[in-house]
Amino acid sequence: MSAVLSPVEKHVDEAAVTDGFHLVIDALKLNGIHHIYGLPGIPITDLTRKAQAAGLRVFSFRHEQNAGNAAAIAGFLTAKPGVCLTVSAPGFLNGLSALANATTNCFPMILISGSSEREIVDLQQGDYEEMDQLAIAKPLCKAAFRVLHAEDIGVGIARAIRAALSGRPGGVYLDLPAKLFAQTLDAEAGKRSLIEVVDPAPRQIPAPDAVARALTLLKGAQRPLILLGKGAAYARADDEIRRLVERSGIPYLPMSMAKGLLPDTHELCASAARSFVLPEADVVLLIGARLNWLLSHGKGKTWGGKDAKAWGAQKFIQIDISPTEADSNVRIDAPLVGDVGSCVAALLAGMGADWPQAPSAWVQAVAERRDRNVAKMAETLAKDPKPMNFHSALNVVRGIVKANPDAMLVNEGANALDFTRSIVDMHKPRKRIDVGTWGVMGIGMGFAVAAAVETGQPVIAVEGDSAFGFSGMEVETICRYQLPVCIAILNNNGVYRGTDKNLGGGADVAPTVFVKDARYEMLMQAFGGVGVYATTPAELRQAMEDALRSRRPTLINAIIDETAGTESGRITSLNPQRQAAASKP
Ligand code: ADP
Ligand code: TZD
Repeated sequence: MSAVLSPVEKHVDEAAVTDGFHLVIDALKLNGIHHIYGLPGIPITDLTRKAQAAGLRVFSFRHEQNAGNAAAIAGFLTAKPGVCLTVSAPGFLNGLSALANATTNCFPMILISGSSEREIVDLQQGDYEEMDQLAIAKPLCKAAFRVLHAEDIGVGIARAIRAALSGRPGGVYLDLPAKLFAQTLDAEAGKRSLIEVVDPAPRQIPAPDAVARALTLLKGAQRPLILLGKGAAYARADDEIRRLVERSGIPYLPMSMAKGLLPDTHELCASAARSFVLPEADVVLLIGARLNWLLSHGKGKTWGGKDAKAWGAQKFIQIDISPTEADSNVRIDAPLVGDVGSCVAALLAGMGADWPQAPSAWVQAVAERRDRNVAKMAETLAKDPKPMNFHSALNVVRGIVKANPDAMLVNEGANALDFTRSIVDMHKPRKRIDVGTWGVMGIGMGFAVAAAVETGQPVIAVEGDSAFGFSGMEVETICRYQLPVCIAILNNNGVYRGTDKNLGGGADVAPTVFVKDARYEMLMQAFGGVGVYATTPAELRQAMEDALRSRRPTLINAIIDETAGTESGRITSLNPQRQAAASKP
C-alpha cells in the first residue's frame, strides 16, 4: 500500500473531518450521556468499539430486552434518558418490548437501532435484517425519529432527549441506517451541528386557581389521604413531599416504587392499612400516580363502592405533569397540572401558617388499624417453618434491607413480588424498582445491572424462580462487569408454586411446574460468581451478608415450600376462570 495519502485520507488523518460514528458519540457525551446498554452486531459493532474508545462505558448484554430494561431503569434512576443500542430487525424487536415498557411506566429511554438500507427496505427487496423499524416503533413509544444525514445527528439526538424527558417521560426510538455511520463531515461543521439540550424537562408551574381549588378541597376533608406514585419518586421532590405530609398530618400510601420516598416506618405511613384507608378516605390527593388497575381504577369495592362498578363516593385531587391524565377513570375534582415539585411547593405556599392538621380521629383510626396489622404480620414473620416459606425468607431480606438502607432492591415474580412489597420496608427514596405498571416479568437482571452501574450501590434482587428465568443469562454480564449484585431466588419449583398436576393425566408436568430441585446457584458459579444453596433463614442471611460485604456477584437459591404461594399472587381476581366463576348467577 502506498504511504502517500489521498487528499480525502489526509483530511481524515488530520481529524479535519468527522463521521457518523463520532457525531453520535459526541452528541451523547455533550448531553451528559456516558453509558450505553446494548448488544453489538451489524451495523453498530464499530459504534460500540468507538464509543468505548471515546470514554463511554458500553455494557454488552446477552439479550437486547435486558439491555433495554437496563436503559429504561437507568432513565428512572438518573432522570436522564437511558440509552439502549441494538442491531437491526431482530435486535431491534428484542429491545422494543423494553421501550414499550419504559413508555408505559413513564421512564425516559432512547432505543437507538441500526437499520438496513432505506432503498431496499422501502421497496421490500430483501436486505439483511430488513424491516421498517421506524413504522413499527411508532405506536409503542412517545416519539420516533430517523436520521439520514450525518449533519442531522445532533438534531436527531437532541429531539430524542427532549422527547424522552419533557412532560410525561417515556421511550423514544431513534433509527440510524447503516449508511449514516460512515458519512463524513467537516469536523468544524460537525461540531457546530451538535446540540446541547437546554432545560429538557422544564418546571411546569400549576395555575393559581387550580392550586386554590385543591386547597379548598383538602381543607374541608374529614378523612384525607395522600397517594404517592412512582411519578413522585421520579420527580425528586422528596423534601417538599415530606413537608407536605408532615405539615398537614395526612396519612399517605406509597405505590410500590414510591416506597421509601418517606420511610415506610414513618408514623403517617398507611401501607399496612391499605384496605382500610382506600374505601374510608373522603378526599384523596394523588401525587404522580395513575388511577389504573393497580388502584382498581378509583372505583368499586376497593374504594367503598357497593359493587365493582360503583364510584363517586370520594373526591380526588390529582397532581400530574400530563394534562390529559385527569378523568381517565373517575372524575378528578381538582386537577393540578404541573411537575410534582412545583405543585407540592405551591400547595405548601398556599397552606399558610394556620393550616389545620388532619382530623385526629381519622389519623388515629388509621394508626390503630396499621399497628394491628403490623403486629399480626410480626407474628407470622417470627415463625420458622420447614421448609422456608415466603414470610420466613423475606423476614431475612427485611432485616438486610434495614441494615443496608442505601442498597437497591430489584423485585419480580408473583408471590415473590407481592410478599416482598408488603414485608420489606424501604427506608430511602428510589431504592425499590420492580415490575411496574404492566407487572412484567423479565426486568430483573437488566434492572440489577443498571442499578449497580448508575448508583454504585449494592443491589439485592428478590426473584421468583419463573421471573428469574426471563433474564437469567445476564448473570454472565453481572460477573463480567464484576457488579455487586446479590440475587435471591425464592425457589418454589414453578410459576406461582410447584405443585400443579397435569389435568390430562399425561407424562408432561403441568404448565406451571419446573424441574424439581433446580440448582440455579450453579449458573452463577459457572461464570466465577458465588453460588449458595440455602434452605434455612440462617443460611440465607449469612449468604446475603457475605454478598453485601464482599460486593461479589452472588446467586442464592433459597428453597421455599413448593406449596407456598397463590395463583397469580395478589391479582388472582384478574384470572379469567375466577372472573367466570364470580359472574355466575
Ligand atoms: P404508580 O404505578 O406508582 O401508581 P404511575 O406510573 O401509574 O405510578 O403514574 C406516574 C404518573 O406520574 C404518570 O401519570 C406521569 O405522568 C406522572 N409524572 C411523571 N413524572 C412527573 C413529574 N415530574 N411531575 C408530575 N407528574 C409526573
Ligand atoms: N410473561 C411476562 C412477560 N410477564 C408476565 N407477568 C407473565 C408472563 C405472567 N406471569 C406473572 O404475572 S407472574 C409470573 C408469570 C409467568 C411468574 C410467577 O412465578 P415466580 O414467582 O416463580 O416468578 P412466585 O413467587 O412463585 O409466584
